[in-house]
Amino acid sequence: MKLDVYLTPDDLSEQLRVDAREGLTAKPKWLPPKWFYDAYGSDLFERITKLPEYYPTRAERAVLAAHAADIAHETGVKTLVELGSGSSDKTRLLLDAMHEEGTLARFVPLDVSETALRSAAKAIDSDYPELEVHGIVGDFSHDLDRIPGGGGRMIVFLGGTIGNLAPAERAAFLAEVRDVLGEGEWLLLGTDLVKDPQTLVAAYDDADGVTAEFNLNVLRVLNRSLGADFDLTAFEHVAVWDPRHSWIEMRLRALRDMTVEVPALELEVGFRAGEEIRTEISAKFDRHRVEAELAKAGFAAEHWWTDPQGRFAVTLARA
Ligand code: AVJ
Repeated sequence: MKLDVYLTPDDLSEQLRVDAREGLTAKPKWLPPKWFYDAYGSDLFERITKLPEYYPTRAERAVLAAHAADIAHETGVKTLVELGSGSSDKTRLLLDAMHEEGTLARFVPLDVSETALRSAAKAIDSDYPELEVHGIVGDFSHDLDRIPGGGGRMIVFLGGTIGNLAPAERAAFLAEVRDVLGEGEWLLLGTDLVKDPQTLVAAYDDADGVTAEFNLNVLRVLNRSLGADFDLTAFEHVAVWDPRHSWIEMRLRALRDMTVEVPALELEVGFRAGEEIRTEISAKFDRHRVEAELAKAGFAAEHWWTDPQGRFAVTLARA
């Protein structure tokens, strides 16, 4: 297994400093969702994917189970590039189908976490001995150009994570993905779909409070990495559906006036009671929007598949 590292722990801590300074001094305050995923946050997300209220993972897996063979057969790809560590069983559904098809030679997972990549790549290396595994430690918004070339590639971006990007960022990202790909190569894109607000909000505000803990965890990351003194009991989890933007918004609301010290940034951050930090958007799509955004980036949407209840979609698009 080959591993290229384009993102070191020092790079990550510098990015966190920059993001924290920008977001905590902005009006309104915000933080990028990438900082949720320290070891504890990643465990919490794994737990979220199994919650009864959080349907996206199950729904997407149902689509892939039903259509992985079609995808493998129609595309005949030689290289599967996954934006994300490839640790999920959804990846296995694709690898198995492409292995069955007999065309797949190489798997290229790209993720910010070297540890997640190493453990996933090792497992895949041993389960698919003849498959070349080439991990890339990088950020999908900066390091797409590090993806190895050669035709017959498919970039896979699952989970609905593209919904974390606001429209302008999504347009730029999809254009970059298109730039990396050659004529006739493929993008497989998972997108969560618009549905009744109660179902959407419940998926981001589960009864057991796992999502609340996941959301609060970003303050733990700031405390640990920047020496901040956020009092987690002084914030509450908020998940709201924003119909205008067609996205779920997660926020942390201050329960009282307070001042938080962030010594690593030599910053004092004031909060008024009720003030909120926006910690994530998760955009929800319909077929028209997905196909329009793909077309704008230079892709032709060839297939639109959803789970039986039509909750989540996987689109196969051709560059
Ligand atoms: C991993 C970004 C797809 O937006 O649904 C889950 C993250 N946030 N619960 C999502 C998440 C709250 C998830 N993605």
